[in-house]
Amino acid sequence: MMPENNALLRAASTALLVIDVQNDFCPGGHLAVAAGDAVVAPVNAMIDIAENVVATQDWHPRGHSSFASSHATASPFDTMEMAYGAQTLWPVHCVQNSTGAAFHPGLKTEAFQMIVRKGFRASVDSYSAFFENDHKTITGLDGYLRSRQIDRLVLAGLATDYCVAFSALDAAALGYQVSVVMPACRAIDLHGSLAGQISAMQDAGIILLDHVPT
Ligand code: VGL
Ligand code: ZN
Repeated sequence: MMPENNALLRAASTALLVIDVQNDFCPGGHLAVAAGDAVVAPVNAMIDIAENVVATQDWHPRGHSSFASSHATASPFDTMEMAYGAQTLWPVHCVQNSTGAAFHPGLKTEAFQMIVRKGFRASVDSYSAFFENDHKTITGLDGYLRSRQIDRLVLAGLATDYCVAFSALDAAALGYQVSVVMPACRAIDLHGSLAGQISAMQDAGIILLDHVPT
């Protein structure tokens, strides 16, 4: 049976998956998401009651192929064809060991049981917590969750239409029951990406919660 909503985060078979709540995605950061820091309070409230908490951390080497500055003549937010398909180019962000790559200082990181770093290979970006953008290379998170018998995921963080949505869609395809806590997410919203990803998540059977589970 599905746990009641108020038991969702307390269940041993559920993990809260905190996506990329890092300084560079917050106001003042290199790829700031509007009001990105507004997710910290609701994420912390969920951390307080969650049995299992896993986080992702965008973690790029200098000169990463997803940075516009790594390519002659490219500008941030352009699209470039890579070996694995179309890739949006971004401002330099979340460089390994930089302040921008650190978690937001207000986040209750002590509760993180596992931190999945992604985007550390120079030639391939990774939005999803499960697969890199080639849709083939795994991060290992699926194996970790399966071996802990976790089959239900509650996602929150940054950005709704990129790393949160890609993670949620991969999780649903892998067979997890997935909820996304919309008030604990903020979007980049490039060329209608937010509306597109909301429909894609709904079509995949992902539950989009309009409240923070308590
Ligand atoms: C993200 C763009 C580039 C995200 C990460 O966390 O949504 N977006 N890298
Ligand atoms: Zn990135």
